[in-house]
Amino acid sequence: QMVSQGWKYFKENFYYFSQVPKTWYSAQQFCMSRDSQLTSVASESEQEFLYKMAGGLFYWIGLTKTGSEGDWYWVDNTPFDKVQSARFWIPGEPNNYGNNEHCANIKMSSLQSWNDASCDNKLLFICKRPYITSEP
Ligand code: 2F8
Ligand code: CA
Repeated sequence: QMVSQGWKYFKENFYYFSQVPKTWYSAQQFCMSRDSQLTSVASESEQEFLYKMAGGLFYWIGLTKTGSEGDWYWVDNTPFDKVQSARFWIPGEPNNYGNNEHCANIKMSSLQSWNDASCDNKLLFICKRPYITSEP
C-alpha cells in the first residue's frame, strides 16, 4: 500500500522522498497531511540510508531551530543529540550564512552531509512515518 505510493521502508519506518520542492514549512505541512513528519536522523545507519537515497540532490530534513538564535531540534520530537549529530554536518556547517539559515538539509552524498539554509528555500524533502503493527 505505502510502497506503491512511493514510500521506502527502512528499520521500522517509511520514508517519502518528494519530487516537488517546497519551503521547509510547506514541506512539513505536506508530511503532516500524510501522517508523517520531516525526517529525523537518529543513527549512523539512518543517516547512511538517507544520504544514499538522496543521490546527491538536496532534501529538507526535520531539523530546525527554536527561533533564529535557538538550539536545533527535531520536528518529530526525537531528542536532538548535539554531540552524536556533530559528525553529520558538512565541515564548516552550520554557519548560519547571512544570519538567515534556520533549517537543515541533506546537501552532500556523504556521512557529513548536512547544511543549514534559509527555511524559505524550496527544496525536495523527506517525510518519515513510523511503521506501526498491531498485536495479533
Ligand atoms: O559555502 C557554504 C555555503 O554555501 C551557500 O551559501 C553561499 C549555502 N547557501 C544555501 O544553500 C542557500 C550556505 O548554506 C552554505 O553554508
Ligand atoms: Ca549553511
